[in-house]
Amino acid sequence: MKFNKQNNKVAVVMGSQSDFKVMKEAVKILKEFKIKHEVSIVSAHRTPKRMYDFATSAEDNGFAVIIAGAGMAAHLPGMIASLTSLPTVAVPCESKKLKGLDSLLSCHMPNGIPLAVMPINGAMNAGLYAVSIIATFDQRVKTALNRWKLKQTKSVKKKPK
Ligand code: RP5
Repeated sequence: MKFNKQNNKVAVVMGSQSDFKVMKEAVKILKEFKIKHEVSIVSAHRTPKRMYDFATSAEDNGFAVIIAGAGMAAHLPGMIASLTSLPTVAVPCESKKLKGLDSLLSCHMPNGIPLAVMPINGAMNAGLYAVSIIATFDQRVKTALNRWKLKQTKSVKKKPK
């Protein structure tokens, strides 16, 4: 474990190519805030060794936050959270048969394994959550996030059209 350098990258991982249509919203946010990030497919069930290697080396690889999206039996976010002490953010991806309820409930972790769980398909919020973690030690990102939130607030009209 390296303690001499502040990790500043965000990892965006997902269980399948089919999750990318959801997870690209997190990537979009990270790009907007000019945050270094890496995107990859890591499946808890189909590529368990890849998942283990990714999670156990994430800190040494310079990541500060991990965003993990998966659908159905969505064990990827929780398993990653169990393998690293980096803050891990879950995106339960919508499934065809159960509309993502299965994915959401699969992220319901037992005591001792903290996992920040976003709404079903909440990849945009996952991106913003990662940005807010980076903002705790990066003033540029903090300023940009505060500006982004102010812009959002100002965009809400008082009356509907
Ligand atoms: C999960 O199974 C993935 O995260 C995905 O949401 C779901 C379906 O995967 P594919 O069959 O589309 O690859 O592991």
